Amino acid sequence: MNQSDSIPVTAYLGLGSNLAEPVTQIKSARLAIANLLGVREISFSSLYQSVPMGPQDQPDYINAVMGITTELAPHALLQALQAIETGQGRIRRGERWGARTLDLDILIYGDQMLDFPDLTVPHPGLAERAFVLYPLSEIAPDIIIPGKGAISGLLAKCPFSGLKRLN
Ligand code: A4P
Ligand code: MG
Repeated sequence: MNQSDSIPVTAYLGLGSNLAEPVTQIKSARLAIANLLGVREISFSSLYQSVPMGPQDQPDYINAVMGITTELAPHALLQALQAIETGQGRIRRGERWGARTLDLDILIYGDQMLDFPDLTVPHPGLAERAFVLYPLSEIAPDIIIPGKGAISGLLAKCPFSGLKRLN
């Protein structure tokens, strides 16, 4: 099947940065994603400043969530996102949850639930992370997250703490 035969899938991506002008990193990443072949932007949340989850000796993050439709299969999308991370100076030092110029996660890919060694969808941390749930709820307030239920139920259990919505 070639790309033009595929039916676009709605997906949601998490964007995060806490190094080298994070707001600029997020804006550049948004453009790079929207320009990918086989991807169309449908929505973009506000930017949020968030305290780091994980090691605390790192700067606050800027987070946002982007809605797209895509003809790329999940692994092709992951590969394209990792190329954008690398292009924006992401260096993988091996420290889990360490500081980074850019982190792009596939949060949701249609109604699919995937469990590969290198790709878990919906993203495993999604349900507990305020910096994901609040921006996602801005652009998809009625979404049902595969395997996890309605976003309203998840939000009710996730305080808006350590989070600041930026203008
Ligand atoms: N991978 C598996 N599933 C996915 C998916 N759905 N989307 C694999 C993207 N990647 C996925 O990721 C490690 C591997 O996860 C990838 O090679 C991919 O094959 P990584 O980006 O190299 O490393 P990481 O991001 O440090 O690890 P991890 O466990 O994915 O961390 P998270 O969950 O991305 O969290 N605090 C705040 N306030 N805001 C943040 O955005 N982000 C993190 C990273 C930590 N603390 C944060 C934030
Ligand atoms: Mg990641």
